[in-house]
Amino acid sequence: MGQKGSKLPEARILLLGLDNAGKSTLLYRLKHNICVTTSPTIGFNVEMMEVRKNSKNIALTMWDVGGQGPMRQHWKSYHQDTAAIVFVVDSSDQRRFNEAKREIEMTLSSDQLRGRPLMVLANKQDVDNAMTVSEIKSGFDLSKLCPDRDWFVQPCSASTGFGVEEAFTRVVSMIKLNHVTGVKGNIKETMHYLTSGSRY
Ligand SMILES: Nc1nc2c(ncn2[C@@H]2O[C@H](COP(=O)(O)OP(=O)(O)OP(=O)(O)O)[C@@H](O)[C@H]2O)c(=O)[nH]1
Ligand SMILES: [Mg+2]
Repeated sequence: MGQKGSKLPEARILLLGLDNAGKSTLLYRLKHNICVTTSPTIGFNVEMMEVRKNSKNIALTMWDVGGQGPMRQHWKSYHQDTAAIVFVVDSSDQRRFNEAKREIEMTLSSDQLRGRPLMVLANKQDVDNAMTVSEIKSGFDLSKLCPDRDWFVQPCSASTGFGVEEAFTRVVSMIKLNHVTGVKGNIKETMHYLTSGSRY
C-alpha cells in the first residue's frame, strides 16, 4: 500500500503553516497514529496513504514543508498539482497569528492553487486558552478570503490525536476528482524536480 511507483491515481495534499505549528507531528500522527518528537523541518517530509474516494482507491501523497522564514519562499515550488491545501495553525500562539494570516493570504493568492479546497487545522487545542475555531475563522476572514473554494476549519491536537482523522477524512471528501493526477507524477520524480534546483 502506498508504495512509491504506485499505479494508483494520486492526490497531493500540501501541508503548510508557520514553523512550530505542528505539521510534522500531524503527518506522523496521521500516518502511524503516534506522537513523534520532531525537529524543525529543513526541506520537506513526504508520506503516502491509500484512501478510498467515490469507490476508487487513490494514493494520498502528503507533502509537509518546513515553515521557517527562509523556507517559505520555496513553498510555491510545491503548489503544482496540489489537490488540497492543509494550513496548520498553532492555536496557542496568538502572538504569531498575524504572521500566519499573511502567509495564508499569500498562499491562497497562487494561480496554481486556484479553486483548491482549504482545510485550516486549529492545532494544539490541548493547550489552555487556545484560540477557538470561530476566532481563527474570523481572524483569517475566511469567508472573504475564499470566495471560490471549499474551506473548513477543524479543531485538533496532533499531540493527543483529537480531531486528526476527522480532518483528513474531510480533506479527502473535499478533493475534486479532476484535481487528482494520473499515475505519471510519483514521489521519486517530484523529489528529483524539487532537489534538482539545489533549493536547500
Ligand atoms: N501541545 C501541543 N504541542 C504540539 C502539538 N502539535 C505539535 N506540537 C509541538 O509543537 C512543536 C513543533 O511541532 P512540529 O510538528 O515540529 O512543527 P512544524 O510545523 O513541523 O515545524 P517546522 O518543521 O519548523 O515547519 C513540537 O514541540 C511538537 O511536539 C499539539 O497538538 N499540542
Ligand atoms: Mg516540520
